[in-house]
Amino acid sequence: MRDITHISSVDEDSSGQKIRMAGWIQDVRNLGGIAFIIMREREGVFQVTAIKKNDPELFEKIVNVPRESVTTVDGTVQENEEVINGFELIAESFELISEAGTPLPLGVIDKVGADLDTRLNNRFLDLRKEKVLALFKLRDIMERAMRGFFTGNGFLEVHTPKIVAAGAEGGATLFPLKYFDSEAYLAQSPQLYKQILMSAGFERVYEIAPAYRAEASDTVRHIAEFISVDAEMSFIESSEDVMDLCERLVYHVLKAIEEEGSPSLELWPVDLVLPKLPLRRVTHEECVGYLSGLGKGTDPEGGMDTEGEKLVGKWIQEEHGEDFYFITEFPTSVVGKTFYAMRKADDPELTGYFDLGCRGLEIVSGGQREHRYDVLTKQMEENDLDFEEFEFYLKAFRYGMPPHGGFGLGAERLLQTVLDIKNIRECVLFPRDRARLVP
Ligand code: AMO
Repeated sequence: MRDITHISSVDEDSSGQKIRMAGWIQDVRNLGGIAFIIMREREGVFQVTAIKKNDPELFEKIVNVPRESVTTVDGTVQENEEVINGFELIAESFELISEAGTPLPLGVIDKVGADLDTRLNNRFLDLRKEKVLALFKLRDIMERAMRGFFTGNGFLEVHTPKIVAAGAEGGATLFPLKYFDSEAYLAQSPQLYKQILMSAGFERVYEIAPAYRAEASDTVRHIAEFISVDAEMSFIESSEDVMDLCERLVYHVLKAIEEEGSPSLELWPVDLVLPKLPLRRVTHEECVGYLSGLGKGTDPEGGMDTEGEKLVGKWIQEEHGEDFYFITEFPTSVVGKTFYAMRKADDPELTGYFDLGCRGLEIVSGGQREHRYDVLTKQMEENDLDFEEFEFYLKAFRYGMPPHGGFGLGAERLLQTVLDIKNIRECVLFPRDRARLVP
């Protein structure tokens, strides 16, 4: 490794010391006799100062390096309160390691924002922006907090196959794939496998992994590849146990972002209000009743459409000043394709299924599963599912399956809502959608 000093290692004791720093030349301000060069590295930006009379040749060279080129600079640290980080590096020599072409296809510090498509087409440059990097640092905090939460609650991290023979969330959004001599699919969810693991006695599992959906429509909340945060646990009494776990997870993540998010959060100034637990529970029936009163937001199956979900989020915010809430007791007719959902013993028209919403965006869905073989197969029959295709799953229910439940949380959706981002694609390094397969 080259001996390189990062910003955080420079302090009062560094003053007068000779060090080498490395990074991308972000901007050059040439005042004639002195030039201020703003360089960027993974911890942020720092200033290199070149003084013409010290070394006219070096001065000429460094001020003419194209922006975004990679260089190392050797120099002496000088304290300067006026400068970002409180120090500048007085350049003594530098090496141009990789010269950037001109013009840049996307400006890294331009004040005028490029449209999202141009940004995503040139993502390697877009990701050089401080604010964009900050988002991925916050995402890292979020995912680490999730792992910490699950481990702390006795969950085992697992990895289930992403090349599968059967879908769990309905055929319409399956991506088919040629698999040697047969047809396979990309997994829409680890659903069937996390349930099989309950029969194996793992009792509490979680997975943070990609899930794939061939979504028909192009929206700001759907992508074809997202990170699904899945949990499943056994010996629950009802969906309430699952909601309890889910809200504690979300709270834990928000707290971690609040506590560890600085300085990235300074670039994402959001109103992070920790919700009070337990979160508000509103039944699906109450939501549909409210929307019917407005005369909009419902769909012909008795569910809510996207506008309805947004209106419910607004309603809860206006009535109670709360961002997060559960929509509970989804009707059997609405969960429909979710053949594995347990129906209420006293009212088979209802399930214990829930969604966790935040300001009108669905972040999580989950609930108690049907673990009784005869009831499960009956529900599969109603959904016209091919038993043979699901035999690998059904088998696990014939030899001892505890009551269980769990949820799936969209990682990008949670980040999107916490940072108040309009388009979910911003939360993914290299997003996939109907129109985008590269970069
Ligand atoms: P569901 O299909 O509701 O449930 O998905 C769970 C969560 O995943 C996120 N999500 C998406 N995020 C971005 N783009 C998409 N195309 C997309 N599709 C889904 C959402 C959603 O709430 N097996 C069940 C979960 C369970 O019951 O355990 C399932 O997959 O945030």
